[in-house]
Amino acid sequence: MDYLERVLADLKEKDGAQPEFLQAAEEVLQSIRPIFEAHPEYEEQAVLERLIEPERIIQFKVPWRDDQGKMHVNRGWRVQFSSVLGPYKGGLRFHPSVNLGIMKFLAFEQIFKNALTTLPIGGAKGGSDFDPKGKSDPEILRFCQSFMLELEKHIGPDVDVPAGDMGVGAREIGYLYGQYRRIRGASERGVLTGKGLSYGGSLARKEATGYGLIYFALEMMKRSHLDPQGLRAIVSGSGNVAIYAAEKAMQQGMRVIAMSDSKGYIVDEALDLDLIKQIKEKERGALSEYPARAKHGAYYPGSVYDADLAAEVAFPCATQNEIDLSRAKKLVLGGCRLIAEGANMPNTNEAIAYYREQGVLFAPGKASNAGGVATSALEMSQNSMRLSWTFEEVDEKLQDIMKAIHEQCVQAIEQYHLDPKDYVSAANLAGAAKVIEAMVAMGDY
Ligand code: NDP
Ligand code: 2IT
Repeated sequence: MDYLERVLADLKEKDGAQPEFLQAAEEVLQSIRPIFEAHPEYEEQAVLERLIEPERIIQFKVPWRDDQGKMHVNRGWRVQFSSVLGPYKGGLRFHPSVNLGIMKFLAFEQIFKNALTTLPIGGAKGGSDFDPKGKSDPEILRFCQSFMLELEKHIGPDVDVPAGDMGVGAREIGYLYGQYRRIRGASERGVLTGKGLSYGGSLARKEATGYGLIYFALEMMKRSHLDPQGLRAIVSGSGNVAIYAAEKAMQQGMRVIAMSDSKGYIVDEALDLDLIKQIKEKERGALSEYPARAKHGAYYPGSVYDADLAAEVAFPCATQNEIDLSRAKKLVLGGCRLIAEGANMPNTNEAIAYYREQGVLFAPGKASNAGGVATSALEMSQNSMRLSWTFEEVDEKLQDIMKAIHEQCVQAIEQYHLDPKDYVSAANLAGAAKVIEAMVAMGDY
């Protein structure tokens, strides 16, 4: 057993009950082997062990009352994984599936993603097993206030800067910031990102993850001489990332033919994205309502990846492990040539290995969905400078950042003599090299 295998075996023993974290750690560690081969001294310095151990995990109780006055208790977490490159940075997820293993996988991915943005931010993630579905506004408000009553002790504009993720959008960020503001009695706008425009938010943050995903995919297409015009696209999810990925894909001439939510999916050759925004963003409803209201298209229960659809590109933008090997095979059978992740880890490692075997272009989320957190960092910059850039200015910076991330991947492919389509190893190597260099330079970090 070599150093890397030993560290992975140890991790399996310690964190065997956290399958998503093991999956993420395995994917990163397997692909950064060349760094350790070039630096045998890293074993002595326990660099891998330091990389996979969170600096701090905070778990707390979140008691809140529903509209009937009944008390509920949820669990809250903040995993402050790495502050090597800057203040901890990463979203908050409110979803009943949330547990410590999921928080750790997300925080771990965030370290390398944030490194790729080239902006000075460390990696973190937080959230709760609270289910926002079907809750009234006052219930959401009370939950957010209780959550922040504890989280406030651990964050700050130069310490840890949370943002949104699944189940946490502008409404929740507003309630969280309001509570932080009241407790601290100081403005400190840079403590959260994804804020509303009236109290320190950045234009284009809402669109940034989805738009950035498409900007990254366009760079991949350019490099592979694939014309986006007329390509049929599947976008899974219909939340923040999915909606703006679909919008930008359509603006760039792709034809989005299917979208989904947690209950089912719609297939429509004449997709009405405004109606999807109305149903999902404004009404917080279900996609099953779509065909009757659009008067075209069809709705099916289940996963969009179990359907036999013909599409050349897929943008998975819902949640982790949406696509396993059998679904990956279906995508390839349907003619899929490019898959770029908007969600975090929506493909299993087996699915990714299959794409590699089949020569399918594949972008891992830590590269292709980094536009969201990058624009969060731009929001932090604007807050520090006490000014606001225009939508066009932010969008232009976002495009430059996504191009730069793509370029870092291409450079890593050349530097490490990788398979020209191996964006997975490239992103892991480029991101990890930066974190490791800083970690070693700072001594016993
Ligand atoms: P949202 O909560 O806005 O949307 C999530 C979407 O996924 C909803 O349409 C939801 O359906 C659907 N969904 C949830 N669970 C499942 C499931 N088990 N199967 C199928 N669909 C499901 O979240 P975001 O758009 O913000 O996040 C989506 C993904 O993107 C996550 O992986 C997140 O970590 C990642 N991400 C988010 C960023 C951001 O800036 N927001 C940045 C980078 C990555 P329903 O409406 O029925 O609940
Ligand atoms: O997964 C992610 O990158 C996010 N949810 C965005 C994090 C952020 O701090 O904007």
